[in-house]
Amino acid sequence: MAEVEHSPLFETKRAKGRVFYKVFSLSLFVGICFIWVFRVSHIPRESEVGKWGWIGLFFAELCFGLYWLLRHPFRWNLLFREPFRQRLSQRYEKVLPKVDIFVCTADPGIEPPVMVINTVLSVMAYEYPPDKLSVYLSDDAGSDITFYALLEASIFAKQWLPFCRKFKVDPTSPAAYFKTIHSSTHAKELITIKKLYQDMESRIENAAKMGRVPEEVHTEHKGFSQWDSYSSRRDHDTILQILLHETDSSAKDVDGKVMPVLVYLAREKRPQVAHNFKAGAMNSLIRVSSMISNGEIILNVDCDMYSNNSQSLRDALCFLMDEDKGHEIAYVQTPQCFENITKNDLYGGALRVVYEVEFHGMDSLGGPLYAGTGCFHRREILCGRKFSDQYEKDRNEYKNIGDMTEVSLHELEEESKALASCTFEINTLWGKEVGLLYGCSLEDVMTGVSIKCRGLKSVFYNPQRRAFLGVAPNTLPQTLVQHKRWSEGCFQILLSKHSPAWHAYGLISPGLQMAYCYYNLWAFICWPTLYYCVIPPLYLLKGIPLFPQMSSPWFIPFAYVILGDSSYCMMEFLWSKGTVKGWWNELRIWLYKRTSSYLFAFVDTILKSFGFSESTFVVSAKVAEEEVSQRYEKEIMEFGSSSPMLTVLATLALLNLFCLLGSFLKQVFISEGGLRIFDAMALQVIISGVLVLINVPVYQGLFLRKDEGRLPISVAAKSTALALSACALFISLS
Ligand SMILES: *[C@@H]1O[C@H](CO)[C@@H](O)[C@H](O)[C@H]1NC(C)=O
Ligand SMILES: CC(=O)N[C@H]1CO[C@H](CO)[C@@H](O)[C@@H]1O
Repeated sequence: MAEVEHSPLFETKRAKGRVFYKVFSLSLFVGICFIWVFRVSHIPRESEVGKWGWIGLFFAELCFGLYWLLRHPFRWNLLFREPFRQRLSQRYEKVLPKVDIFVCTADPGIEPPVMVINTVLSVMAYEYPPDKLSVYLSDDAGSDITFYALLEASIFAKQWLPFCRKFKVDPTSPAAYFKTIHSSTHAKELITIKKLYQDMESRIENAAKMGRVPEEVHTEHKGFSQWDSYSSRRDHDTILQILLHETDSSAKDVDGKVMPVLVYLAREKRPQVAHNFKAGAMNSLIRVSSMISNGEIILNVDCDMYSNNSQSLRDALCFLMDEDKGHEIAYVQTPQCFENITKNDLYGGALRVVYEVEFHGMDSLGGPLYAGTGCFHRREILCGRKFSDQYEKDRNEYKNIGDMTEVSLHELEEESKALASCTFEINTLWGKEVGLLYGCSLEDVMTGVSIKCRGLKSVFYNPQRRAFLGVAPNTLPQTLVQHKRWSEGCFQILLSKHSPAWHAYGLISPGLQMAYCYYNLWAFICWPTLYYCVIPPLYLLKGIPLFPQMSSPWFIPFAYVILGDSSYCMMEFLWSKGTVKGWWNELRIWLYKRTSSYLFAFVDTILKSFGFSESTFVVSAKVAEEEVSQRYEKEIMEFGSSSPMLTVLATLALLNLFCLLGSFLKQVFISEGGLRIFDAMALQVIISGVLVLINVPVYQGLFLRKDEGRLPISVAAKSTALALSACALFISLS
C-alpha cells in the first residue's frame, strides 16, 4: 500500500516526433528568409505602381513570417494528461472537497430554458457525493421563465438523480440521454422517466411560447414574488432563490437521499451601472456561493455545455489534489466540444487544431488559457484567500444558529442578495484584482493571463470521451460574429495593462508569451491577408508581375514555403481527426475570418479606444430554424441577411474572379504570346485561382442559389459594383 500512497494522481506524456518537426520548421524558415531577401533585392525600378505594390508585399510577407514564428511554441512540445480516479477515490473518498458549479445564461431567446436546465441537471447528476455539490444558475436576463424552468428541474431532479445512480446513466443530460438510448433492460423505468421529462419540457416550452409563467405556479411558489418589482432585464433588484438546500427537508430525492444545493440568481441590474457582462455575473456568483456553500473548487460552464461524462469532476480533482504537483495548478481547462459538428465541418466550428494541438502545446509552456467554460478553478486563487476567509466566518455564524430552519434559510437568502447588488463592488478590488477582471470582452482569457502572471500553472485535460458538449454556430454570420468577438477581445488584452506581450514579461515563459501573442494578434493579421487577396490579382489584371518567374531559382523558396506549410497544416488537421474536405472548409473559414471578422474587430477596437464606443457592425441572427438546420446538415453555406462582413467577403471573391478572367481574356485576345502569363506571373495566377476555388460557395450564393440562405441581392449588387470599380480604377492608374 505504501507505494500507492505515493503514486501520483495523474501522469503526463509527451508527443513524439518533435525533432522532425523542428528540422522541418527550420527548413521552412530558411525558405522564408530567402523570400525576404528576394523582396529586398529585387525592388522593381521601372514603374511607380510596381514598386509600391512590391514594397507592400514585402511588408505583408514580413508580417506573415514573423507571425508564423509565433505559431511555433505551441508545437515544440505537446503534453497529454491522464488522471487516475481510482487512486483519488482510494485516498480521498471521505474528504473530497466541496464543489460549486456555475452555469451562466444571458438570454432566454437564444438560450432556451430547456437547454439550460438540461445542463443544470447534467451537472447535478455528477457521480460525486451530492452533499458536496452545489449548482448555481446565473440568469443575466432575469427571466421568470428561466426561473420557472429551474423550479421544474428541481422537482424533476428528485426522480432523475436516483434514476441516474441506479442505472449508471451517462450522459446525465436528460435530453441527450433520451436521444441516445432506444432500447434498454430497464424499459419500464425509462418510459416513466421519459414521460415525466417530456411533460416538463412541454410545460416549459409552453410558458416560453406564451411569454409568461402559468398563473397557478406563480401563486404557488413564493420565489415569483421577487418579480413584482422587476421592470426590465436591465433594471431590477437582485433575485435569488435557494431551490434546494440540504437543511430543507423537502430537498431529498425519492430515495430519501440528499440532493445538491440548487440556487437561482439574477444579480441586481441598473441602467446607470456597468454590469460587466459575464465577468460581472461570475463575480456575483463567487460572492453569493461563498456565503451559501463556499466550495473549494469552482466549475464554470456555459448554459449550452452539458456534461457528457459524469466522472469528469473526479478527473479534474486528480490534477488539483495531486500531492506533488497539485498545489501549483490554478485551474484545469477542458476543450469546448460540440455535438453539432457535421462531417466536414463547414464553418470550422470544432476548432480542431486549437484543441488537439495548440492547447496541448501551451500545456507544456505553463498551461492553456482559461476559455470561459468547462474550467475547474480553485476558489482561493480565483478570488483571493482573504475574501474567502471572511465569508467563511460569516457563514459559520449561520451554522451556529444550530439546525438551519426555514427562517434562517430565508435569512441566508437575504444576506446573500446583498452580495449581488450592483453597488457592492464600488470602491473594491473586484474586477481589478479580485475575481474575474473587467474591461475586456474576453474577461476569461484575461483573467487566465493574470493568474499565470502570479506564478501559477494550468492544465489541459482533453479526454477521448468529451467532458462537455455544446452547440456550435451553424451559419456563416454567426461564425464570423463569434470570431470577431474573440479576436476583438484578444486584441484588447494585448493593448490592456494585463498584456501578455509586456506586462507578462519575466512572469511567464517566453514561449507562453509568444503563444498568447499569436492569439492576441489575430485582429492585426487581417491587414497582410487583405493585401495578399487584393493586390496580386489587381496586378495580374494589369500585367505587372510581383513574384519571381517560374523559371527563376527564386521561385523555389516561394513554392517550398507555400507547399510545405500547407501540407503541414493539412497533416495536422488530419491528425486532429479531420477530413480532407474538412481541411478545405477550414481553409475557407481561415480566409473569411481573417478578411472580415478580424478586420471589423481591429477597426472596432481602434474606434473604441478613441471613444467611439458603440459598435456599428452587428450582424443580426435570423430565425428560420427548420430550413437552416436542414442546410446545415447538408453542409450548404448559410449566408442569411445582408451585413458589411458579407459584402467584404463577396467583393474579395468577385475581385479575384474578375481579375483572373480579365487577365485570361487579355492574354487570349490582345497579347501575342498565348498563355505566357503562366510563366511570368504563375504565382499570381495560382493565388487568384485558389481564391476563386475557395470562394465557389460565395459565387453560388450570389448568383445560382434560390433558397433563403443565399447571399441577399443587395450584397450581390454592392459587391459587384465595388469589385468592378476597383478593377476599373486600377487599370486606369498609370
Ligand atoms: C458522450 O458520451 C457517450 C457515452 O456516455 C459516448 O458514447 C460519446 O462518445 C460521448 N461523446 C463524445 C463526443 O465524446
Ligand atoms: C442549433 C442546432 O443546429 N441544433 C442541432 C444540433 O444537433 C442536433 C443533433 O445533432 C440537432 O437535433 C439540433 O437541432
